[in-house]
Amino acid sequence: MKLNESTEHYNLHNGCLEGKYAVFSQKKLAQLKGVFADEQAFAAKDGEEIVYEVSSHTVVPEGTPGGLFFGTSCIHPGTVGGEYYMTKGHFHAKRECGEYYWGISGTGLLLLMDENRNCTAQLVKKNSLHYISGYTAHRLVNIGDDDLVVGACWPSDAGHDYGSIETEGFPVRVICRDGEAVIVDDAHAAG
Ligand code: PAN
Ligand code: ZN
Repeated sequence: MKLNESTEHYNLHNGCLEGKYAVFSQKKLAQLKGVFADEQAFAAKDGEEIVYEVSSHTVVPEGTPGGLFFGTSCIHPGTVGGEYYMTKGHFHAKRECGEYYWGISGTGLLLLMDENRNCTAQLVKKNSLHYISGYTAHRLVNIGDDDLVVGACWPSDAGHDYGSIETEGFPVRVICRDGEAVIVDDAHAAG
């Protein structure tokens, strides 16, 4: 049997993916309108700034039952009106699908929210492991001064449902107060 070298590569230390199945995407600030509480501060910033980048390893087409996707998210450091840069956050379209996240570098929070809007947070850092149950929305927040790099593995038929997060957000926000990350109730989510 002939041994073939894999065309696919994953760098455990920085999360970099390379290979014919690696797909890259970037999220600019302008694409995150409505995500941050302070609309004035948002408007004053450069919409072209890249807030986060996602590398995904997608061997099978999206929606394939039984397959897996693997990826790395890199959330850059920064704030909008004191609120830390974060991902949009989503439920999986197929609600029962779970996901693994693991910290590669940097410091962050993983916000988890169930369908009744009960929210918990986990500290994400190098080597931390996070099992995200089904029926749970998830969002990454970079609370450090460096890039937050996080690995992920999820079912290829999970899909992404951004709808309810876009309209209702999460019930909490993560803000920088005196240099420290603080989780506060989102005033808009009250009631
Ligand atoms: C991750 C996320 C990634 C970007 O790969 O898709 O961190 O976050 P948003 O999708 O919320 O913009 C994942 O959870 N996949 O299922
Ligand atoms: Zn997900």
